[in-house]
Amino acid sequence: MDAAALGKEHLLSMYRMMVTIRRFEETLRDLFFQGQVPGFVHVSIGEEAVPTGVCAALTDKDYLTTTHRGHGHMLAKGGKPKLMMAELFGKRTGYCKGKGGSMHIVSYDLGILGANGIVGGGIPIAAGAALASTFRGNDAVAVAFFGDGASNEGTFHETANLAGLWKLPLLLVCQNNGYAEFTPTSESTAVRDIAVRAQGYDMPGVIVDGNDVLAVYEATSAAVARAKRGEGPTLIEAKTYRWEGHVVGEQAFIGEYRPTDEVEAAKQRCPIVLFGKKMLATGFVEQAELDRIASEVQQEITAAVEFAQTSPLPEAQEALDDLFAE
Ligand SMILES: Cc1ncc(C[n+]2csc(CCOP(=O)(O)OP(=O)(O)O)c2C)c(N)n1
Ligand SMILES: [Mg+2]
Repeated sequence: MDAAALGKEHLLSMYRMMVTIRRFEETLRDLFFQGQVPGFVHVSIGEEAVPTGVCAALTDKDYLTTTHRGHGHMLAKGGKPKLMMAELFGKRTGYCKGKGGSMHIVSYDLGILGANGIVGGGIPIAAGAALASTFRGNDAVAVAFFGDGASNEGTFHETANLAGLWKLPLLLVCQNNGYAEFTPTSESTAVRDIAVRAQGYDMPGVIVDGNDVLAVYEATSAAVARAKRGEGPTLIEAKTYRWEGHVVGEQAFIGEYRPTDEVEAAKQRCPIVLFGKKMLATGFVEQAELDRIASEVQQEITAAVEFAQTSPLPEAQEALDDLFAE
Protein backbone atom coordinates (compact mmCIF):
# COMPACT_ATOMS: atom_id res chain seq x y z
CA MET A 1 0.00 0.00 0.00
CA ASP A 2 1.22 3.51 -0.82
CA ALA A 3 1.99 5.16 2.54
CA ALA A 4 1.72 8.70 1.19
CA ALA A 5 -1.84 8.09 -0.04
CA LEU A 6 -3.11 7.65 3.50
CA GLY A 7 -2.11 11.09 4.71
CA LYS A 8 0.23 12.18 7.43
CA GLU A 9 -2.20 12.27 10.35
CA HIS A 10 -3.43 8.76 9.73
CA LEU A 11 0.11 7.43 9.38
CA LEU A 12 1.29 9.14 12.55
CA SER A 13 -1.69 7.90 14.56
CA MET A 14 -0.86 4.31 13.57
CA TYR A 15 2.78 4.87 14.50
CA ARG A 16 1.74 6.33 17.86
CA MET A 17 -0.50 3.33 18.52
CA MET A 18 2.25 0.80 17.83
CA VAL A 19 4.65 2.67 20.12
CA THR A 20 1.93 2.89 22.80
CA ILE A 21 1.34 -0.87 22.72
CA ARG A 22 5.11 -1.54 22.84
CA ARG A 23 5.79 0.82 25.77
CA PHE A 24 2.67 -0.33 27.64
CA GLU A 25 3.73 -3.97 27.46
CA GLU A 26 7.44 -3.40 28.10
CA THR A 27 6.50 -1.43 31.20
CA LEU A 28 3.96 -4.03 32.28
CA ARG A 29 6.56 -6.81 31.90
CA ASP A 30 9.07 -4.90 34.04
CA LEU A 31 6.46 -4.17 36.72
CA PHE A 32 5.47 -7.85 36.74
CA PHE A 33 9.06 -8.83 37.52
CA GLN A 34 8.99 -6.30 40.37
CA GLY A 35 5.98 -8.12 41.80
CA GLN A 36 3.58 -5.22 41.23
CA VAL A 37 1.17 -7.00 38.84
CA PRO A 38 -0.93 -9.95 40.06
CA GLY A 39 -1.88 -12.97 37.95
CA PHE A 40 -0.40 -13.97 34.58
CA VAL A 41 0.76 -11.52 31.92
CA HIS A 42 1.08 -12.42 28.23
CA VAL A 43 2.69 -9.71 26.11
CA SER A 44 2.56 -9.31 22.33
CA ILE A 45 5.82 -7.39 21.87
CA GLY A 46 6.77 -7.67 18.18
CA GLU A 47 3.13 -8.18 17.07
CA GLU A 48 1.93 -4.56 17.33
CA ALA A 49 1.18 -4.08 13.63
CA VAL A 50 -1.71 -6.56 13.77
CA PRO A 51 -4.00 -4.85 16.29
CA THR A 52 -2.99 -1.43 14.99
CA GLY A 53 -3.62 -2.18 11.32
CA VAL A 54 -6.89 -4.01 11.98
CA CYS A 55 -8.40 -1.47 14.38
CA ALA A 56 -7.38 1.47 12.16
CA ALA A 57 -9.91 0.08 9.66
CA LEU A 58 -12.74 -0.16 12.24
CA THR A 59 -15.16 2.42 13.62
CA ASP A 60 -16.34 2.99 17.18
CA LYS A 61 -19.49 0.95 16.59
CA ASP A 62 -17.63 -2.17 15.48
CA TYR A 63 -16.96 -5.02 17.91
CA LEU A 64 -14.02 -7.19 18.78
CA THR A 65 -13.16 -10.12 20.97
CA THR A 66 -9.62 -10.92 21.98
CA THR A 67 -7.50 -13.46 23.79
CA HIS A 68 -5.14 -13.93 26.71
CA ARG A 69 -2.69 -11.81 24.65
CA GLY A 70 -5.03 -8.89 24.14
CA HIS A 71 -3.53 -5.64 25.49
CA GLY A 72 -2.73 -4.46 21.97
CA HIS A 73 -6.25 -5.10 20.72
CA MET A 74 -7.74 -3.21 23.68
CA LEU A 75 -5.46 -0.20 23.18
CA ALA A 76 -5.95 -0.11 19.42
CA LYS A 77 -9.76 -0.17 19.83
CA GLY A 78 -9.53 2.90 22.05
CA GLY A 79 -8.65 1.54 25.48
CA LYS A 80 -7.09 4.17 27.76
CA PRO A 81 -3.67 3.10 29.07
CA LYS A 82 -4.40 4.35 32.60
CA LEU A 83 -7.71 2.48 32.92
CA MET A 84 -6.08 -0.64 31.52
CA MET A 85 -3.03 -0.40 33.75
CA ALA A 86 -5.29 0.07 36.79
CA GLU A 87 -7.26 -3.03 35.78
CA LEU A 88 -4.08 -5.08 35.45
CA PHE A 89 -3.05 -3.91 38.91
CA GLY A 90 -6.42 -5.16 40.21
CA LYS A 91 -7.51 -1.64 41.19
CA ARG A 92 -11.11 -0.46 41.36
CA THR A 93 -10.39 2.40 38.91
CA GLY A 94 -9.75 -0.13 36.14
CA TYR A 95 -12.06 -1.07 33.28
CA CYS A 96 -13.68 -3.88 35.29
CA LYS A 97 -13.12 -2.40 38.75
CA GLY A 98 -10.06 -4.63 39.11
CA LYS A 99 -11.99 -7.90 38.80
CA GLY A 100 -11.10 -8.76 35.20
CA GLY A 101 -7.36 -8.33 35.03
CA SER A 102 -5.28 -8.94 31.92
CA MET A 103 -7.15 -11.97 30.57
CA HIS A 104 -10.73 -10.92 31.25
CA ILE A 105 -10.79 -7.23 30.52
CA VAL A 106 -13.96 -5.89 28.88
CA SER A 107 -15.26 -2.51 27.75
CA TYR A 108 -18.70 -2.64 26.16
CA ASP A 109 -18.53 1.13 25.57
CA LEU A 110 -15.58 0.54 23.24
CA GLY A 111 -17.16 -2.48 21.57
CA ILE A 112 -14.65 -4.76 23.29
CA LEU A 113 -16.63 -7.85 24.21
CA GLY A 114 -13.83 -9.33 26.19
CA ALA A 115 -10.40 -10.81 26.41
CA ASN A 116 -10.64 -14.55 27.09
CA GLY A 117 -8.46 -17.01 28.95
CA ILE A 118 -10.10 -19.89 27.08
CA VAL A 119 -8.22 -20.42 23.82
CA GLY A 120 -10.74 -19.92 21.01
CA GLY A 121 -13.39 -18.73 23.47
CA GLY A 122 -13.83 -15.30 21.92
CA ILE A 123 -14.41 -16.51 18.35
CA PRO A 124 -18.10 -17.55 18.67
CA ILE A 125 -18.81 -14.49 20.82
CA ALA A 126 -17.70 -12.23 17.95
CA ALA A 127 -19.91 -14.24 15.59
CA GLY A 128 -22.84 -13.58 17.96
CA ALA A 129 -22.13 -9.85 17.79
CA ALA A 130 -21.97 -10.07 13.98
CA LEU A 131 -25.31 -11.90 13.92
CA ALA A 132 -26.84 -9.26 16.21
CA SER A 133 -25.57 -6.58 13.87
CA THR A 134 -27.44 -8.16 10.94
CA PHE A 135 -30.67 -8.23 13.00
CA ARG A 136 -30.22 -4.61 14.05
CA GLY A 137 -29.18 -3.53 10.57
CA ASN A 138 -26.64 -1.16 12.09
CA ASP A 139 -23.79 -1.88 9.66
CA ALA A 140 -21.38 -2.90 12.44
CA VAL A 141 -18.77 -5.59 11.84
CA ALA A 142 -17.23 -7.86 14.45
CA VAL A 143 -13.61 -8.98 14.64
CA ALA A 144 -12.39 -12.09 16.41
CA PHE A 145 -8.67 -11.98 17.15
CA PHE A 146 -7.16 -15.37 17.89
CA GLY A 147 -3.87 -17.23 17.62
CA ASP A 148 -2.55 -19.99 15.39
CA GLY A 149 -3.13 -22.44 18.24
CA ALA A 150 -6.78 -21.39 18.50
CA SER A 151 -7.28 -22.18 14.81
CA ASN A 152 -7.09 -25.86 15.81
CA GLU A 153 -9.99 -25.50 18.25
CA GLY A 154 -13.53 -26.61 17.45
CA THR A 155 -14.77 -23.12 18.26
CA PHE A 156 -12.88 -21.75 15.27
CA HIS A 157 -14.19 -24.37 12.82
CA GLU A 158 -17.77 -24.32 14.09
CA THR A 159 -17.89 -20.53 14.00
CA ALA A 160 -16.29 -20.31 10.56
CA ASN A 161 -18.89 -22.75 9.22
CA LEU A 162 -21.89 -20.80 10.49
CA ALA A 163 -20.34 -17.46 9.56
CA GLY A 164 -19.79 -18.70 6.00
CA LEU A 165 -23.29 -20.18 5.82
CA TRP A 166 -25.02 -17.11 7.24
CA LYS A 167 -22.69 -14.59 5.53
CA LEU A 168 -22.02 -12.85 8.82
CA PRO A 169 -20.20 -9.49 8.89
CA LEU A 170 -17.31 -11.13 10.72
CA LEU A 171 -13.53 -10.86 10.41
CA LEU A 172 -11.61 -13.86 11.66
CA VAL A 173 -8.13 -12.47 12.32
CA CYS A 174 -5.59 -15.18 13.06
CA GLN A 175 -2.48 -13.64 14.59
CA ASN A 176 -0.03 -16.38 13.67
CA ASN A 177 3.04 -15.87 15.86
CA GLY A 178 4.50 -19.30 15.16
CA TYR A 179 3.86 -20.87 18.57
CA ALA A 180 1.08 -22.03 20.85
CA GLU A 181 2.65 -21.92 24.30
CA PHE A 182 5.89 -23.87 23.72
CA THR A 183 4.89 -25.81 20.59
CA PRO A 184 5.78 -24.54 17.11
CA THR A 185 2.85 -24.29 14.72
CA SER A 186 4.51 -26.80 12.39
CA GLU A 187 4.21 -29.48 15.11
CA SER A 188 0.56 -28.86 15.94
CA THR A 189 -1.15 -27.71 12.76
CA ALA A 190 -1.87 -29.81 9.68
CA VAL A 191 -1.65 -26.94 7.23
CA ARG A 192 1.25 -24.59 6.63
CA ASP A 193 -0.98 -21.58 6.00
CA ILE A 194 -3.97 -21.20 8.30
CA ALA A 195 -5.62 -18.99 5.67
CA VAL A 196 -6.31 -22.06 3.48
CA ARG A 197 -8.84 -23.22 6.07
CA ALA A 198 -11.17 -20.51 4.76
CA GLN A 199 -11.86 -22.63 1.66
CA GLY A 200 -13.81 -25.11 3.74
CA TYR A 201 -16.16 -22.38 4.91
CA ASP A 202 -16.90 -20.46 1.71
CA MET A 203 -14.96 -17.33 2.57
CA PRO A 204 -11.76 -15.70 1.31
CA GLY A 205 -8.57 -16.58 3.18
CA VAL A 206 -5.96 -13.84 3.02
CA ILE A 207 -2.33 -14.07 4.10
CA VAL A 208 -0.77 -10.81 5.14
CA ASP A 209 2.63 -9.76 6.50
CA GLY A 210 1.69 -9.17 10.14
CA ASN A 211 4.71 -6.93 10.66
CA ASP A 212 3.57 -4.50 7.95
CA VAL A 213 0.90 -2.30 9.49
CA LEU A 214 -0.21 -0.90 6.13
CA ALA A 215 -0.63 -4.36 4.63
CA VAL A 216 -2.75 -5.37 7.65
CA TYR A 217 -4.79 -2.17 7.31
CA GLU A 218 -5.37 -2.74 3.61
CA ALA A 219 -6.45 -6.37 4.03
CA THR A 220 -8.77 -5.41 6.89
CA SER A 221 -10.32 -2.53 4.96
CA ALA A 222 -11.15 -4.91 2.09
CA ALA A 223 -12.65 -7.45 4.51
CA VAL A 224 -14.74 -4.74 6.25
CA ALA A 225 -16.03 -3.48 2.89
CA ARG A 226 -16.96 -7.04 1.87
CA ALA A 227 -18.76 -7.62 5.18
CA LYS A 228 -20.69 -4.36 4.82
CA ARG A 229 -21.76 -5.32 1.30
CA GLY A 230 -23.40 -8.35 2.89
CA GLU A 231 -20.96 -10.78 1.25
CA GLY A 232 -19.90 -12.37 4.51
CA PRO A 233 -16.81 -13.13 6.53
CA THR A 234 -13.09 -13.13 5.72
CA LEU A 235 -10.28 -15.07 7.35
CA ILE A 236 -7.13 -12.97 7.61
CA GLU A 237 -3.93 -14.72 8.64
CA ALA A 238 -1.38 -12.17 9.80
CA LYS A 239 2.03 -13.82 10.03
CA THR A 240 4.13 -12.35 12.80
CA TYR A 241 6.31 -13.45 15.73
CA ARG A 242 6.28 -12.97 19.48
CA TRP A 243 9.62 -11.72 20.74
CA GLU A 244 9.03 -12.65 24.37
CA GLY A 245 7.95 -15.86 26.02
CA HIS A 246 4.42 -17.22 26.04
CA VAL A 247 3.94 -15.83 29.53
CA VAL A 248 6.11 -13.32 31.36
CA GLY A 249 8.44 -15.12 33.75
CA GLU A 250 8.34 -18.48 31.96
CA GLN A 251 12.15 -18.74 31.77
CA ALA A 252 12.09 -19.75 35.43
CA PHE A 253 10.24 -22.99 34.65
CA ILE A 254 10.50 -23.77 30.92
CA GLY A 255 13.87 -22.51 29.72
CA GLU A 256 14.52 -21.71 26.06
CA TYR A 257 12.60 -23.68 23.43
CA ARG A 258 13.18 -21.51 20.39
CA PRO A 259 16.37 -21.23 18.32
CA THR A 260 18.20 -18.01 19.23
CA ASP A 261 18.76 -17.11 15.57
CA GLU A 262 15.01 -17.44 14.90
CA VAL A 263 14.20 -14.92 17.63
CA GLU A 264 16.99 -12.59 16.51
CA ALA A 265 15.87 -12.72 12.88
CA ALA A 266 12.34 -11.76 13.96
CA LYS A 267 13.66 -8.78 15.91
CA GLN A 268 15.35 -7.55 12.75
CA ARG A 269 11.83 -7.13 11.35
CA CYS A 270 10.48 -4.88 14.10
CA PRO A 271 7.10 -3.57 12.86
CA ILE A 272 7.70 -0.17 14.45
CA VAL A 273 11.13 0.30 12.88
CA LEU A 274 9.87 -0.92 9.49
CA PHE A 275 6.96 1.51 9.54
CA GLY A 276 9.13 4.39 10.78
CA LYS A 277 11.51 3.86 7.86
CA LYS A 278 8.63 3.69 5.40
CA MET A 279 7.18 6.96 6.68
CA LEU A 280 10.54 8.75 6.57
CA ALA A 281 10.91 7.57 2.99
CA THR A 282 7.69 9.41 2.06
CA GLY A 283 9.55 12.60 2.91
CA PHE A 284 6.79 14.36 4.82
CA VAL A 285 7.48 12.83 8.22
CA GLU A 286 10.67 13.86 10.03
CA GLN A 287 12.62 11.82 12.56
CA ALA A 288 12.02 14.59 15.11
CA GLU A 289 8.25 13.97 14.86
CA LEU A 290 8.73 10.26 15.52
CA ASP A 291 10.95 11.08 18.51
CA ARG A 292 8.36 13.49 19.86
CA ILE A 293 5.66 10.81 19.61
CA ALA A 294 7.89 8.34 21.47
CA SER A 295 8.48 10.79 24.29
CA GLU A 296 4.77 11.73 24.57
CA VAL A 297 3.85 8.04 24.70
CA GLN A 298 6.44 7.45 27.42
CA GLN A 299 4.89 10.24 29.49
CA GLU A 300 1.42 8.77 29.04
CA ILE A 301 2.56 5.32 30.15
CA THR A 302 4.43 6.72 33.15
CA ALA A 303 1.26 8.60 34.15
CA ALA A 304 -0.77 5.40 33.68
CA VAL A 305 1.52 3.50 36.05
CA GLU A 306 1.30 6.25 38.67
CA PHE A 307 -2.49 6.23 38.36
CA ALA A 308 -2.57 2.45 38.81
CA GLN A 309 -0.16 2.45 41.72
CA THR A 310 -2.00 5.16 43.63
CA SER A 311 -5.53 3.87 42.93
CA PRO A 312 -7.38 1.96 45.67
CA LEU A 313 -8.02 -1.77 45.67
CA PRO A 314 -11.70 -2.80 45.64
CA GLU A 315 -13.29 -3.19 49.07
CA ALA A 316 -13.90 -6.73 50.31
CA GLN A 317 -17.67 -6.12 50.42
CA GLU A 318 -17.62 -5.34 46.65
CA ALA A 319 -16.37 -8.82 45.80
CA LEU A 320 -19.72 -10.09 44.51
CA ASP A 321 -20.87 -6.82 42.87
CA ASP A 322 -21.31 -6.81 39.07
CA LEU A 323 -20.94 -10.57 38.78
CA PHE A 324 -24.55 -11.51 38.06
CA ALA A 325 -27.08 -9.95 35.67
CA GLU A 326 -30.05 -8.20 37.29
C1 LIG B 1 -9.29 -24.28 25.68
C2 LIG B 1 -7.91 -24.04 26.19
N1 LIG B 1 -6.95 -24.96 25.94
C3 LIG B 1 -5.69 -24.75 26.38
C4 LIG B 1 -5.37 -23.63 27.10
C5 LIG B 1 -3.94 -23.39 27.58
N2 LIG B 1 -3.33 -22.36 26.70
C6 LIG B 1 -3.30 -21.07 27.04
S1 LIG B 1 -2.61 -20.11 25.84
C7 LIG B 1 -2.34 -21.45 24.86
C8 LIG B 1 -1.69 -21.29 23.51
C9 LIG B 1 -2.47 -20.46 22.57
O1 LIG B 1 -1.73 -20.31 21.38
P1 LIG B 1 -2.23 -19.34 20.25
O2 LIG B 1 -3.68 -19.55 20.01
O3 LIG B 1 -1.31 -19.52 19.10
O4 LIG B 1 -2.06 -17.88 20.90
P2 LIG B 1 -0.70 -17.16 21.36
O5 LIG B 1 -0.47 -17.54 22.80
O6 LIG B 1 0.39 -17.61 20.49
O7 LIG B 1 -0.99 -15.70 21.22
C10 LIG B 1 -2.79 -22.62 25.46
C11 LIG B 1 -2.68 -23.95 24.86
C12 LIG B 1 -6.40 -22.71 27.37
N3 LIG B 1 -6.18 -21.57 28.06
N4 LIG B 1 -7.65 -22.91 26.89
MG1 LIG C 1 0.41 -18.46 18.61
